Amino acid sequence: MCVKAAAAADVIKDPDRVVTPLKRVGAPGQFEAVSWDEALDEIVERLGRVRQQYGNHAFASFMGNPPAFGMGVAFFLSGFQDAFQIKWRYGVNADDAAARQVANFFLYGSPAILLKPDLWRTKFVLMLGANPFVSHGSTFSEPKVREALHSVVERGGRVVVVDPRRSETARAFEHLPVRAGSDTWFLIGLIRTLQEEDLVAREFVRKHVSGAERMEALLQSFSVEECAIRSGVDAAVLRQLARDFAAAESGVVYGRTGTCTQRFGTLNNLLQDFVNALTGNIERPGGYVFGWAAVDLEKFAEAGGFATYSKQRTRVFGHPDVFGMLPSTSLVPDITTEGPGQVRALVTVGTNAVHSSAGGGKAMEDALEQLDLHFSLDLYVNETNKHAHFILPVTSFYEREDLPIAALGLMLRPALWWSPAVVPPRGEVREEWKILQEIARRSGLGGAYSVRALRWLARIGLHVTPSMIADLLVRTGPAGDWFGLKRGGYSLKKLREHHPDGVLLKHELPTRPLRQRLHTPDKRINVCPPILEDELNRLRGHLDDPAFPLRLIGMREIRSQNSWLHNIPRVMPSARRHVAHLNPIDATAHGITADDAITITSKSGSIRTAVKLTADIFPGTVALPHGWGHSGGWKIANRSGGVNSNILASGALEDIEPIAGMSILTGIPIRISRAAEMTESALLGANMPHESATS
Ligand SMILES: Nc1nc2c(c(=O)[nH]1)N[C@H]1C(S)=C(S)[C@@H](COP(=O)(O)OP(=O)(O)OC[C@H]3O[C@@H](n4cnc5c(=O)[nH]c(N)nc54)[C@H](O)[C@@H]3O)O[C@H]1N2
Ligand SMILES: Nc1nc2c(c(=O)[nH]1)N[C@H]1C(S)=C(S)[C@@H](COP(=O)(O)OP(=O)(O)OC[C@H]3O[C@@H](n4cnc5c(=O)[nH]c(N)nc54)[C@H](O)[C@@H]3O)O[C@H]1N2
Ligand SMILES: [Mo]
Repeated sequence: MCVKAAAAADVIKDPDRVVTPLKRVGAPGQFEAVSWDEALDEIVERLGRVRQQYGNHAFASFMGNPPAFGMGVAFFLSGFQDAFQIKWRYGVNADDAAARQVANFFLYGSPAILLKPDLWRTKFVLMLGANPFVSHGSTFSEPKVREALHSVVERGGRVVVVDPRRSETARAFEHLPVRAGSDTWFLIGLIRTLQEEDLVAREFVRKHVSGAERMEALLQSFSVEECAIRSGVDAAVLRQLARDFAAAESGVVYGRTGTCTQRFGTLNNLLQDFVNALTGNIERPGGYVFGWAAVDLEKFAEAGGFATYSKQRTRVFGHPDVFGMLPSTSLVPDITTEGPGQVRALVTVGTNAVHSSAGGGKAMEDALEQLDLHFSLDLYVNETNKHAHFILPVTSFYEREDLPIAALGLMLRPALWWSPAVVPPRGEVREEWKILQEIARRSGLGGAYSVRALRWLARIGLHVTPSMIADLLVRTGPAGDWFGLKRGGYSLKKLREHHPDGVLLKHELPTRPLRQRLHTPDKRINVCPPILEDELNRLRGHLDDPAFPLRLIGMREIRSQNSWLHNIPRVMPSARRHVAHLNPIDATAHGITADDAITITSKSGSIRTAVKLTADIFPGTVALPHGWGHSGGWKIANRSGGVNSNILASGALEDIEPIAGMSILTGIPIRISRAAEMTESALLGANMPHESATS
């Protein structure tokens, strides 16, 4: 069992959890408990005033990561947004997967298509910017992810992990260090080798790929030697890797947050899949496959209207929405820049954007303070919603029933299960969908539904609930009972009564003829989207700033979940220290020893932290976990010290990836120095209270 799942049980009883509605009564973080009626009445009244005075577009929403995994928000937030005609729908997608989804839109015709690495059958995994031994996967889901990866080697295959840090996954397999933020060059080097040495699967490309010749022509001017220098990977190693990958019976290039959150995140994702496509590894066993799920998420996203790219652009920066979400980096300018559509009221649902986003930190805190109304649905007072006017407490995962809608579509071994609420809700917490529903109702909109007929029905007390929608999706899905038409099919009732532990539906992912999978007009994989040429030119034109010679990367920890779960003793050892990982070579060059604190400076800010010297990190790179440096309503988290690493991530327009609006969270140009004062008290004064100061 994952240590975080066990820790999550402790969230229920956490004394610092918010269990009654809170109303802000003073400085940020100063709240008093109020009744639901008082909170909701005042929210509705103030929201009404904002909308009346400035128009519907003055009310925006912001969704974080955890709620995306519960069906309540997945089914009801868009209804809420539609009922209130919310135009600005921000989220953390562009801090995570938006680059992947935009690449999918270009390559396969829809951002809702998400391919999975067929780990249980493949003979070669080339992994970049992912660390599944810690993260446990991400855009694919496999409870036994370690076993799945080990099985590749047991079959005589290879797992090569491209990472500036010798990560937990890299340690278990072949590690290929790369210069942070340079995967674009590395990938071009691979593709150039495939082309130069005629290693391309010609037959597959002829049948299933469009734009290959033009793409090849665009890449022609890049030499493998140049790619080697820029990526820090030896040219001979690069070439041999391309040969080996092409020669493998099957193989898959899989990249994740480490390649998405770079300066060329969308381009990286395109290039990764060019390698997959040029070697004939799309939708074949052991390759990069479309998969199968009991609930067809592609159809669900399309029907729900969030299989979108660039349907909306943000007001000030002009960045696109992806999968129905606008980039988090636009929130600050959209609040602080006057003019039509200026954001004046905001609902945040399960996010800690001040710590998660580039351009978060102080700039976002100041912007949030300018809002006429901000209410938040969350389990805690965090560093973001401590600036809200109201916090509305929600149920945790064990206090609500759920169909794990987001995970179903990602499974390498498709399963289906229904999880009931296992404990009654604590205090006065409520389910998110009911809160959204009630705000819409009290605002005279009927309910949080996109469809007008449902809002009308809600007015007379007839409500569609999340479990009704879930049941419908299951029953009409590929494993459904079709209301009795399909024998052996499933419904929620059947799952509840006969399969309380869930059912494993398939042992492996079925493949289908590729043409049936693609949503592109010509039913081919498009490897030459219109943005390719511009992005390659941008890559060529991008120069490193000599003032910032090193590069910062992040580091997920097994006992942490982004910026939270830091208040749970089970995963929060009191001896935890927040440290930057630094190669001894760089330390020596800067006169830094293991006992020193260092200052890390980027274009956007400066932080001070303790260090750990380790040869596991590629010289020139510094790794620092994100999501720390707490000052919310969680006492253990606040005491744990550390610093918000995203102060170093710039939210300036020129530092946001333009195609998907991605925050650049890795490969950030930095410089380091020994901190001027390294006494314990100086450290305490900076950002590291109590025991987490220098060793
Ligand atoms: N324990 C734990 N598990 C989690 C989470 C958590 O916070 N804690 N978060 C969950 C979430 S929200 C997500 S999205 C997933 C993410 O899942 P993953 O992407 O698999 O997880 P990360 O650990 O972020 O892996 C990123 C890897 O990229 C490397 N990297 C950084 N910069 C570069 C670069 O420039 N090039 C290359 N090639 N590699 C680079 C890092 O060293 C790291 O090993 O994890 C999920 N699982
Ligand atoms: N430097 C750097 N920055 C990163 C990343 C990185 O790798 N490096 N990773 C990025 C990624 S992949 C992600 S996904 C984002 C995450 O960004 P966010 O979603 O903004 O951050 P979280 O830390 O997940 O904050 C989640 C909040 O949700 C609350 N919460 C938990 N469960 C629930 C629930 O069921 N309902 C509601 N309403 N609230 C709940 C928690 O109490 C917490 O306050 O961070 C991004 N930021
Ligand atoms: Mo994420």
